[in-house]
Amino acid sequence: PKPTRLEDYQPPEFLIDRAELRFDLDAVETLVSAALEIRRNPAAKRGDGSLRLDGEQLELLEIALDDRALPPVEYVVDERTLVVQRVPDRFQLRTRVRIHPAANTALEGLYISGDMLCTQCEAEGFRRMTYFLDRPDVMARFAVTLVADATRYPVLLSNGNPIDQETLPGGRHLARWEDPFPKPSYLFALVAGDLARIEDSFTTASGREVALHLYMEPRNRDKCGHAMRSLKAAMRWDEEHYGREYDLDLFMIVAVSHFNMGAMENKGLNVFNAKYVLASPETATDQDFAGIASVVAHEYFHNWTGNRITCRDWFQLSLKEGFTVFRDQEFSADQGGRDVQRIADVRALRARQFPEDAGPMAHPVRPSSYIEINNFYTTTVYEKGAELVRMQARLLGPERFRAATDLYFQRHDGQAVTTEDFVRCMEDASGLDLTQFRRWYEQAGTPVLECTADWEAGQGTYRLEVRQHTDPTPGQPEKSPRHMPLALGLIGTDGRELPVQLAGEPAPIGPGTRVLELREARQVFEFVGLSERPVPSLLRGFSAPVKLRFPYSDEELTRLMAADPDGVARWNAAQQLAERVLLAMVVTPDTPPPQAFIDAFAAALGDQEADPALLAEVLALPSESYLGDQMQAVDVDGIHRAREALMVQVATALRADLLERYHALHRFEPVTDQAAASTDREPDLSPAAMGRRALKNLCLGYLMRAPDDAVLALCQRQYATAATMTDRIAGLRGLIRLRDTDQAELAEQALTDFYQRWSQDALVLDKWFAIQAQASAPGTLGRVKQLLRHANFSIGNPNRVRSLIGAFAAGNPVCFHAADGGGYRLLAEQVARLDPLNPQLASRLLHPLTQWRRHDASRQALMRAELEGLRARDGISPDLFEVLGKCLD
Ligand code: B3K
Ligand code: ZN
Repeated sequence: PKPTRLEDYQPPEFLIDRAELRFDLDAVETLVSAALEIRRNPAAKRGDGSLRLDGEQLELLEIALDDRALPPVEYVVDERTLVVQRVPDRFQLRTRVRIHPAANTALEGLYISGDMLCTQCEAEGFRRMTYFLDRPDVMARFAVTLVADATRYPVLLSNGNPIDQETLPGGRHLARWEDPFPKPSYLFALVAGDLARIEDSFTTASGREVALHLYMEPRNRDKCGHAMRSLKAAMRWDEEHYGREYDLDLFMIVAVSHFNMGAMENKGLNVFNAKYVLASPETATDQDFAGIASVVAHEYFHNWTGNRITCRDWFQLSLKEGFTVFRDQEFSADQGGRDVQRIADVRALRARQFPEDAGPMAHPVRPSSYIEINNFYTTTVYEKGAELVRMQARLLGPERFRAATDLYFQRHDGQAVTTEDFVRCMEDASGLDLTQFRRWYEQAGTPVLECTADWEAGQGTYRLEVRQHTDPTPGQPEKSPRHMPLALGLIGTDGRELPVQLAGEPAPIGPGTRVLELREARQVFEFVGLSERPVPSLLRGFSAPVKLRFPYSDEELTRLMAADPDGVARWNAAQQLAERVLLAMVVTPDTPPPQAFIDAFAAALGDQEADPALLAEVLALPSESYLGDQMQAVDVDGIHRAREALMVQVATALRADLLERYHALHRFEPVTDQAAASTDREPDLSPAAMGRRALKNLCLGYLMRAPDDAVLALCQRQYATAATMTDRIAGLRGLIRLRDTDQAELAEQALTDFYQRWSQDALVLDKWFAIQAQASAPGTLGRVKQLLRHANFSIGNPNRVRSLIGAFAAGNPVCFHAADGGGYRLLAEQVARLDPLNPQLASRLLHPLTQWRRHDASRQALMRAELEGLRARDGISPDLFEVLGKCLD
């Protein structure tokens, strides 16, 4: 397979103004007829006069140009294209092809999910349904006719507006849809099935009524309320914050059980992984509820950032994804709590994007070459892309940023554009010069800010020196300094904020956060008028996606952890302190944690003023993989041992405090009578209640590290009487720690109970698989192998694959990295098995192995051997080929 390069971009030679499609739907064999109105693109260079359409796995049955059937000498078909020789400047092309949805295991194009038929076109799935110019800068008006068996597929959906329905002879029926908005083919969708529907409506700011339809398998109809409420909240939010109204009279969401990713923003017809739609307090955790709100909002926001304004080519993917992630993060911050949302975003960025940026798969937010575009739906394009928008928003300030997005929507509506067009709007609306800022889109790698400070007591002057550098990444040995906002505050001994006044400036109105701008490799800031040596609170709100180093003393970190008014900085101080303690314990096992750490922990645990949700973040230890990222070579076992040991020590030292806080928080929960399975009250799903449960279950997690009979009983009781899945799964997570101990039967009982309760609910069963795959108990690898043979395991269902294989490989470092290589072998075998079926998923699952260079020599050899083994296989997919090439060469 050959790479596609950004520098080779050429505008399309032909445009398609209108596409009339007819699908004669059937799971085994579907016929697709297309009538395309095509014309030469006046803005493009004239080629050899022939038309090249994309098409894969299509069986061409008929082809006609302006109603003249084409003889075989006038066109050429191969595996990937249909070339029609010498076409006029404007013409109609009609084709008819045969496709096989039931045989489509890649879940790209038209495929079956359970009993329904559905599509996934982004990025290049449309070409698996008909011959087309399958690229985002070709935008056509679509008119679609769907014909299917009326009993099996009573519901027939496509983009835009329903035009017409007819009953046909032979038990079939037909539906016509028209989308008035021109769109690229990747936004096309159709769904056919026996689906239930819940309805609501939304009145836009300008007073238009929009019908909202949510479709699902009938047994799930009572689990869609939260998704619907989230949708309406997102619609209002987009009007209020960006002035964006919805533009059709109907907005539809369909929940499907077989889906490669989270969801898809097809125009007017979003198709969702059921995981991001279905929820009830008994079946979904608080995290699931938050995930649903954010994905529903994300896909809805794409209607403007993605659909109305789309990408010129796939290198521009972050234009829509980075901006839309930024928008959904801000939405979630407004719904649930700003600090906690930001902390979750930063945690995710550090857990996934920083390692990507530091490894063989590193690429810029706007990549310059790819073999398989599906490999570039990455955390760099998405989450780092969102950070780039966030930094621009911060540099502009709220008013100018709003003016800039207004300009963007006005200037580019209906167009397929680039990240450059986006940045230009930021500049044009603000007058700022973002020339240097553009490097963020082009340079891969995470910048490191090395900060030092000195204090001149006599003058009350505090000098902060900031140096930035970025390590080389594949293909980019040299990096230039970047332009970024650095938000900071200064904290005094009593924990209060001090004024932040730069030399030569008038005294500020009051203390608080200041945003400084970095541009140079080295910069010095001089703060004056200070009565004492401050502790700098740096990178508040995580104002730039960088690694910041400052030589804090433990005492200074403790002060920030207790008092920083910026929640993100407070959390970050706690993380740094814990990281320090833990890394010391890795080097010297059996060192007790410093008393100062236990005291700081106890103080935070007892803080009755702070938001419990924030405390739950502050008191959670850094993850094993994050700790690994901080080491030269990851000491998988040492880290696991140290982290567990510290949790035991905290649990032992602070048993009473943990229990007290646990009980105080648990009192809020409704109680379920186990026998009657009835609850005295409805569970509370407010952000405050979710925060209380988070802190409570954090306490339980610590307590279960050193469980005596009382703690065990408490955990069992929580498991058995929980009114929410959040509490039940937290109980189960505690009990499963007993596996492979002499109290193992408590774990087994709970797991069996859980299975029996939920074996009919696929999404809950995914949790049952995942929680076992993530257990650090020594027998886990063997159990994962058994679970692969479990009647409820299915290699054809991506959610199930992720919940077992993905959860094990990406979420269980100590077992996955078992010294004998058994974990690596398991992953490689499953990737090999999956690749011919679903290459996109296979290539994603492989990722933990791509980080092989981070490990000790013996693990490196084992990991490499598995990767080489995969590469030596015949007929691996381009997806896998690209990832293997990058991490092995
Ligand atoms: N745009 C889709 C992702 C498509 C992935 C294709 N491999 C979902 C989203 O980002 O909203
Ligand atoms: Zn998206």
